[in-house]
Amino acid sequence: MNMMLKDLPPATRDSYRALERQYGAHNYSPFDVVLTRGLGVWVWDIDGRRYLDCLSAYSAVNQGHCHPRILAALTEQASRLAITSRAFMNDQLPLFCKELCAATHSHKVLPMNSGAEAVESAIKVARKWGYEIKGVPNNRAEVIVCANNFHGRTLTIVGFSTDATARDGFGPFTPGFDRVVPFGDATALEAAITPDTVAFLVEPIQGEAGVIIPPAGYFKLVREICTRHNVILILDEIQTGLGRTGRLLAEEHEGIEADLTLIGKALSGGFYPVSAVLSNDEILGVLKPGEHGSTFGGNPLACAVARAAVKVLIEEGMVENARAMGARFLNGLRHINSRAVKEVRGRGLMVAIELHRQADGARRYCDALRLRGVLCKDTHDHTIRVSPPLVISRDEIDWALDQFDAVLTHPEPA
Ligand code: IF1
Repeated sequence: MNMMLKDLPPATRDSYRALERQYGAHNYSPFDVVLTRGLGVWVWDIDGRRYLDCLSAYSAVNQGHCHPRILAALTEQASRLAITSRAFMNDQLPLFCKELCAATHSHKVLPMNSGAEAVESAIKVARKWGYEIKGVPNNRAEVIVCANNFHGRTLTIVGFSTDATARDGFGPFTPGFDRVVPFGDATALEAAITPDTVAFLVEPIQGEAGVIIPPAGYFKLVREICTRHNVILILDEIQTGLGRTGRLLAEEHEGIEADLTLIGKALSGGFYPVSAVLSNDEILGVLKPGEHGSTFGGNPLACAVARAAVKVLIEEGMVENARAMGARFLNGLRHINSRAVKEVRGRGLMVAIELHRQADGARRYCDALRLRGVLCKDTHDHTIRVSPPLVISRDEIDWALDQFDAVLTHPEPA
């Protein structure tokens, strides 16, 4: 039905949908809900209905929606100084770098904005390190990636995606990413390394692929192989990092340390695009003044917000809560007796429910959950992603489990 704007009553779901369809690019297919407020694990739509947010803006609001302490830092800094460019120093960036290095046991930070920018920056740094330190011939650098990877939406990144939806129609692509290995297969990784390999870029857990957890010991082998072949291990923790898996960084589960670690999303508590490349002097030292940067990278507002976001994450025990509540959620979901469920996977509060093909797709279960006040997102047709803010309580977990039980055993027709 093509209602003209003048025919629509003000501020209804349909009027918002019509405006978005008329004036916005159609690069998403959102669920039928218009959100207007959020606090903690809860969000409210324009009709006053309350939902438990089990997507957390794809792990950008680990600290919960509109965390008061991060909001206070945002408003205080924004009222004083928002952005100055890196042509001048500011009183937030040095403290941001110091505090982030201390929290993550890193030695150097490159501040960026979006996650994809952090990924692109890491690739640039790895290539330059390859030419200047490893001695790879110029313009020959190779980066190995995994099948079913997701690292963002820029042309370089979608160029090495194995998802046709992400890459078809956007070529030609950046060269140097021809070697794609199965996630979890360390033997294949070693076989793919050549003298021109400068880095292996990989997620600790593949999020968009459906929360794919690698075999035990995989990353220990990866770490040893990368060290032995003098290949930079780049861990993309943009989704798994900052407490999502029950550790500050997911690499802690594996007992390893990456050479380059990428974080974003919850680095600002969902208030502002802030990302960072974490590393050491040798690798980030290849960047000389004027060789890399961005308008907003490391601006005072971004840094003030990120300092508060990391502070509350740690001080308010959110990482530990993710571990405890994640175990409760996983155990509860695994006890639901549903013919539709093929597997429940997860680590901390990064959880996925894979449905059997016969269940006719995850989207209708997400719609049924929405009607019961739980917001989730499907991925790759048959998997429901479940990632609530890390501040979720036992009672909220138990209430959510009741809704999942009802839907997974008796899904109302969507
Ligand atoms: C969308 C997916 C998640 C990421 C990892 C880098 C980035 C992302 C591991 C890039 C971003 C976002 C992108 C967003 C939806 C969401 C997503 F469904 F697309 F795949 F989380 F799984 N590395 N993921 O997950 O960070 O540039 O977006 O800040 O594109 O719709 P970004």
